[in-house]
Amino acid sequence: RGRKSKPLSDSKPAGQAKDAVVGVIMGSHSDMPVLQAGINILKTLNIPFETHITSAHRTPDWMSEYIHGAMPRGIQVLIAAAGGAAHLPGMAASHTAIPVIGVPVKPTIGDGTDSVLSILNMPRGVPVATVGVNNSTNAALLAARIVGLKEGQIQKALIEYADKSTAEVMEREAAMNE
Ligand code: RP5
Repeated sequence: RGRKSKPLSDSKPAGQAKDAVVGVIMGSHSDMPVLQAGINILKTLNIPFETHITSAHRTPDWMSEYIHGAMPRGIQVLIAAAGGAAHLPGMAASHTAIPVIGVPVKPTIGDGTDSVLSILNMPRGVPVATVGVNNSTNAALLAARIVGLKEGQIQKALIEYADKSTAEVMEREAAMNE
């Protein structure tokens, strides 16, 4: 049930690096716009990543197959986005020993509290690191910090990114008081 099939023309992969160390997974293609900011960060920091739609509800067998295969293939961290009954990050964490960062996606109904609680309120023993609603930027930066522990170049890029954002704020501060 729900085996991976040929991609639709409107679901062109955002990144499928052969040497991917970060797996970006989502419950639906409709989550992709929320993930774009985080994907841009991964690209900026030169972190090889791959993207997949692995729905916990619509494609449970494919989700399980992908997550079980991720660590043996060299994926070090999973970023998992889902909205509403957001089970994907928790299911991912139950199928692997690598860190899972959950991105709660704001659903069409409500403010996203259901997504946050679905991802945050995990039973003891199955941890998921949870970022704010739609905050794929922080998910990518947290993934970079984890991967950067072993990869000096990534840690360096991350420090440069932080320095740049500090400089931007200080520039705005200076301009405000000119
Ligand atoms: C979740 O249901 C997805 O992660 C998405 O955020 C939400 C709605 O999915 P669609 O109905 O737009 O496919 O599984």
